[in-house]
Amino acid sequence: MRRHKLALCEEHYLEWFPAQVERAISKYHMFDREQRVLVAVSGGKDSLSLWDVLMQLGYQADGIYVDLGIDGGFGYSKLSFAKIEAFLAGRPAARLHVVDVLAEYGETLPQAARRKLRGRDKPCAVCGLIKRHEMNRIACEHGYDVLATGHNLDDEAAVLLSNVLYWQIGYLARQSPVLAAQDGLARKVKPLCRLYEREVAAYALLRGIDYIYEECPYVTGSTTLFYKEMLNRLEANSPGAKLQFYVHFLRARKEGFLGAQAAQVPLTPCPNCGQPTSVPGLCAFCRLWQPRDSRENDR
Ligand code: Q46
Ligand code: ZN
Repeated sequence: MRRHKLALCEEHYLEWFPAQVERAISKYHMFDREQRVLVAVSGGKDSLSLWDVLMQLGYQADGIYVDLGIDGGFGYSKLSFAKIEAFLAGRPAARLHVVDVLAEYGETLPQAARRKLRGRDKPCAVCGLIKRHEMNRIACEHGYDVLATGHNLDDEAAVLLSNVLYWQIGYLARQSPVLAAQDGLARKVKPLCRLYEREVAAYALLRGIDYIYEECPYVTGSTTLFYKEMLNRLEANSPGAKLQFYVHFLRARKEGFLGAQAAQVPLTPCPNCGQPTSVPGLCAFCRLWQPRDSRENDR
């Protein structure tokens, strides 16, 4: 690990990594051992490693998987779920919630996105909307104290770069390792936010976690990937650059450089699902599934 000028053997790496996660949890006051954590799992290395490490550290951590019905010619969603099932096979105490989007709402993500976007765009915005809504729904319905995601430092630095390039002040205000709970919105945390992607991959490898290597078929050409490549080049030249970029942003944010922009947007409950929304009337998730007739009337 060039940024720490540190090289560890397997035994010590498997001590170092959980200690780093524990440090982030306590530094940002994410949760404690009395609280119930819901981990968003995708079958990838980050989310499975996070779930594994939280259980190792003695936290009450359950999982949630949202089956979006993505195929991509190789059964991406099915393969992802198979990895999660393999993970669970060795951990009988772990509990998983599964939301099958097709069974619940009558369409897979690609079908809903095609209808909504008329093939003009990739389904990622609709995907984010569905995942956010369903994870929050399960967290609230089952009384979890916090929803944890496996975003690592590379993810956070890439999002930060994108937000800074376009000075997206509203997004910058919400980019934090912890988002406090609001009425109807679960508390959200990112315990891996200070760990590099390759550090998480090393942990998964050493712990024997079999995860999905294939990327989602819709990820190709994403700007986030491009920003990650740029940051990797920067990191290769000056080790630690990614971490400094992110950590110094958090410090500046805490010191108030975003000013009043950091204030929360007023939210009202959606009349259909009850989840908070910033627009009057139905939330974006409920509008997505509205019957065709009422969609026509809306125009
Ligand atoms: S948003 Fe887009 Fe990802 Fe959803 S459709 Fe695939 S690439 S999985 S994080
Ligand atoms: Zn709604």
